[in-house]
Amino acid sequence: MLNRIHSLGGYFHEYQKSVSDPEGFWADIAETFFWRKKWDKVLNWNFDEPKIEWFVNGKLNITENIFERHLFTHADQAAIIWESNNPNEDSRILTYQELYEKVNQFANTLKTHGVKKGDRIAIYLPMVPEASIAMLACAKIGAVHSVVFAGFSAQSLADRINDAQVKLVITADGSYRGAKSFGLKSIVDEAVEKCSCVEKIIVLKRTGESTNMIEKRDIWWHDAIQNESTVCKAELMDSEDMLFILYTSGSTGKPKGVVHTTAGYMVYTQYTFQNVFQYNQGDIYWCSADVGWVTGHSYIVYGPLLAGATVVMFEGVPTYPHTGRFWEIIDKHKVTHFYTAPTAIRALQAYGLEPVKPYKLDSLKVLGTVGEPINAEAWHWYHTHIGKSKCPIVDTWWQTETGGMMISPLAGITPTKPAYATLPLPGIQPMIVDSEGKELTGNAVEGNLCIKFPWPSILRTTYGDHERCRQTYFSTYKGLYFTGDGVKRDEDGYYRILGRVDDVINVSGHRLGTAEVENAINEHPLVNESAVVGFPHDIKGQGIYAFVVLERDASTHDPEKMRDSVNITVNKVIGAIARPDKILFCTALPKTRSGKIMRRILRKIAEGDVSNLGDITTLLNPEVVEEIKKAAGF
Ligand code: 7RM
Repeated sequence: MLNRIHSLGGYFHEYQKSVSDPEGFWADIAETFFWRKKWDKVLNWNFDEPKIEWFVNGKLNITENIFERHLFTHADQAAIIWESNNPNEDSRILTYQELYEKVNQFANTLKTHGVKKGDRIAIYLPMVPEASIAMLACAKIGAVHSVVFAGFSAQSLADRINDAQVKLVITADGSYRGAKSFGLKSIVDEAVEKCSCVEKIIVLKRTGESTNMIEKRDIWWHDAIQNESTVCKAELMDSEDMLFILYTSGSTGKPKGVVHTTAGYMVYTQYTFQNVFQYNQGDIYWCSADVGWVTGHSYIVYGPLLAGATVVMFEGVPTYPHTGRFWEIIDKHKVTHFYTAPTAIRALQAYGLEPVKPYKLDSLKVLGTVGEPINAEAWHWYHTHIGKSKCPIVDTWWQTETGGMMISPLAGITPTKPAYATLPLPGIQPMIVDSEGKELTGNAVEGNLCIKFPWPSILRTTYGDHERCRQTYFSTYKGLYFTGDGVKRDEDGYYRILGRVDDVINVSGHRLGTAEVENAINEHPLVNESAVVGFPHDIKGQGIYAFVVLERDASTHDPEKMRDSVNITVNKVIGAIARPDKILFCTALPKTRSGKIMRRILRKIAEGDVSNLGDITTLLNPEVVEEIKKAAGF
């Protein structure tokens, strides 16, 4: 296979080349793609504005690189094997030819409903093949998709729709998750009440629940595609034309719309998919993420389909109808490559080995993890009981902003070490700095993780607010992209990601800003103010700890009822993923004399480490620290 590294020596050789001649390195890889017009220049960049352009003036369409490029060789090969939430419902298999035709048909449908190149489309769907079809149909006609995880609330959805001025929303009547089903269209209806930009809503029938359709605005997917042709001409896109927007949480304010463009993202996701997973024709690859997150974009949809892989897509949850469901699916579809989050491993590990025993798991060749640091214990359990000690584990570190995997072993090639993401992929130049921005050279150092040179799928901007992009990622350390993560490098030059150093928490692999959760809690009419911090959680990695000050007249309310009511508010404002694990009511928050909340102290209390809270005498209100400690049980 083209562009494939086969040995550790090969990796070091390619890495060297990617650093000494990045443009030559990426040009060689890009040559193997299908271009309508080749680029004039490989790279233009500066990290000050920032401005980054890859494959300048190249013309292409990413979907032609998924379909036309491969149809000669594997039109009849399965592209997507879909597994329903309900184990008794038949799996669906879509070959590359079938997927191609469905994408074309839906692309034509979008055009019929007025979608043009550059228009933004929101996708709010469960994990069904139509999610991939909708994304690829957008890409085919040059529309920009903004996929919103279908667990987000109406308000979160409305914020994202308005920020990107979305013209059309694609959703389903409802969604199944385990034993429950819930309405999606009703959430979209509530959201678009606040969004005057939305003209049309296309609704996929999934659960069959009764759904209110508004004439002229709402159309059923199955009706809309009826008379559409399965032939569609791909829009000619510039390398730097926007491919998608994906909202992600940061340390301040509202989520940002991370923007990825066409050519660089295409080249990088395919290259990293092939090399990290060492995928071979005939292998069956399953990534258990949701398409609502970047992992779904890059490693359920674009990376594997560009590589011509067969992808398993699963609608349900790991514990329904039983806690062996993941392992059952692996045996059923003879999965060779399995990519999941540490939180899922820890959750399933907690059920013991009984649910694993009935399954052979002998098709597995490679295991992967992503989303958060994996603790050594979970790593060993995954390695021993799922991989039967014969499957390499690729612990892949990357971010929504990086578009693709950045630091990761190559399966079966890079010697692994539990809890280490190991070595940077070719093209990635990490740099560790101290808090002043001074580079920490040599091995065996610990500090903040930056990247000093662009790679093809680095974010280009944050939608509608370039200054915010500059501020967030390119201003902390001059001339560097700052990841927001702490990192340790060991004697062998291996990288271990330590977690966020900013006010972002990682709950079950989902990124949340503490400010975002606080804003949601503060929407409660009886809440005066709040402070949110993360704390270590056995299954979720981090849990959410909220310190809440109620309005004066609310202090007589029953605390249990108040907790429920605060939870409902958070559910409404963001969604269930942001619900605090612990809520502690207090009369005030510890503050500095200038009025800043002392999170350091709250973090220590949340972690249960109250022996040394540091100097609190300079606080405006040192007495509340005692009160909070007592309320927290110390
Ligand atoms: C892909 C994704 C990004 C943040 C990132 C890290 C953390 C991700 C790992 C990891 C340790 C890993 N995108 N993170 N992967 N930490 N080891 N292998 O998760 O934008 O949602 O989150 O996730 O803190 O900055 S994301």
